[in-house]
Amino acid sequence: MEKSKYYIQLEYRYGAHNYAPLPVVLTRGQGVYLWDIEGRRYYDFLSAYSAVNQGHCHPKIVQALTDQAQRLTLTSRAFYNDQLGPYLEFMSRLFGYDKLLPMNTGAEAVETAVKLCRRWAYDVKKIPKYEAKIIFACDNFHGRTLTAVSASTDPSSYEGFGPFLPGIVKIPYNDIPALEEALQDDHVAGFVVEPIQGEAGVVVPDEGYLSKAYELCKSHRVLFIADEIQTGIARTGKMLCCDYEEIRPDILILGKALSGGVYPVSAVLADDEIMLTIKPNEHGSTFGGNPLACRVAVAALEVVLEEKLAENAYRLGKLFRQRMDALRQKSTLIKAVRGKGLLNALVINDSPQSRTATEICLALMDNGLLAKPTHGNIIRMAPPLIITEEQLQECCDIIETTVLSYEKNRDEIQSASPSRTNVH
Ligand code: IF1
Repeated sequence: MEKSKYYIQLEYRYGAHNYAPLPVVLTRGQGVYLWDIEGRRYYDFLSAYSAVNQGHCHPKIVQALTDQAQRLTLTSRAFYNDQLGPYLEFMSRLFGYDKLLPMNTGAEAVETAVKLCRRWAYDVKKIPKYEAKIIFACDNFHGRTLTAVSASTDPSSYEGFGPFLPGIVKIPYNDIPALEEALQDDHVAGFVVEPIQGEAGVVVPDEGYLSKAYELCKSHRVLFIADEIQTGIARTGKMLCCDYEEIRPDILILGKALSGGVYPVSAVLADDEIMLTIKPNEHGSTFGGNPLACRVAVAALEVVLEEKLAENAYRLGKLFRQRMDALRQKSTLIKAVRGKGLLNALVINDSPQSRTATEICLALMDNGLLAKPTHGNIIRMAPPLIITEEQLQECCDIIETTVLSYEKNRDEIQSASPSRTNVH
């Protein structure tokens, strides 16, 4: 504990205070497990916000990284390298797009998609110059850049960071009439949407929402832009979450698990009509498309395919929600269980201002499982997709025991001192 305190204080002393982590200091990861510096083992139920779908330190991905690291890591795009072309071809075939634009982080890829959409609006759709608008859904999360922050409706993301980017229209999520109305404006060029809203608390839209939204966009000649940074790469039980409704976004944004979490790799995919509107020197990145990233991304996707991670996430996701639904019957602490594949959330039966979800996460940590609350009363549950049925059952046991004993303790404290009642 003393040692953990040292590292926690070091971060606090010398790092910006833009995070408030759980008090656990990790030093090693393998597969579904993480170890702290005191040697305690945990199940990882965050997977670095779904970047580690393939599991920690996957041997095939680490091999690709170390092999390439000893050969060539970065040339910049001023020259060609022998990894980028093969990666682009692999991705283009796998996801069915003419072309890919490589970036590094998710936020940069969102930024790139917005730039592409605007350029397409002027060059192809012929919207009067600088009057293009892009629709976003309320409660979205697209990263921390000023574009993403300008599109956000969450004060903790945007407050104090204005002035904001113009040309953004915000409509409620999962609301087709609102989209239909917003599309009446013929200066609209694109609609950016997460197939499931992760940060909002794993909000799954109604069945048919995405395909209806896609059709509406088509009929108004508006680009349907899917942010699959969190939902993509098998997390929700299909390679892409959009696959559930058999739609192919005009612009597809990927990140996180594209590298299995070993290196920042993101990508924007589109067909020529859109992608070729940006010409040489009009957009780029020093690190985007570097040979190390390309080699790692190919290995990371091969793992997803070879180990059938989408199928595993689909099957085990059903099992997880069944177990959690059964727990919900037994415990008043759990208000709802929702999600798709292995992207799930438990909604805690308490206000977002309460500390209940945080306290449950701390108790889960003590019992060997790491998860993080979001929006106060929601606990995201997203293990690496390589998890086995046996391991998942064990995790469900941990969650069940923890929730039930937390509830029991709380009830005992409350009946012992009714004046301390601070729930409901
Ligand atoms: C943080 C949540 C997850 C994303 C979608 C773009 C990005 C993200 C759909 C930007 C990033 C992260 C970043 C992380 C917290 C986080 C998150 F808690 F906010 F909701 F994953 F669940 N589009 N999501 O989810 O990608 O630039 O970070 O690579 O601490 O900000 P990035």
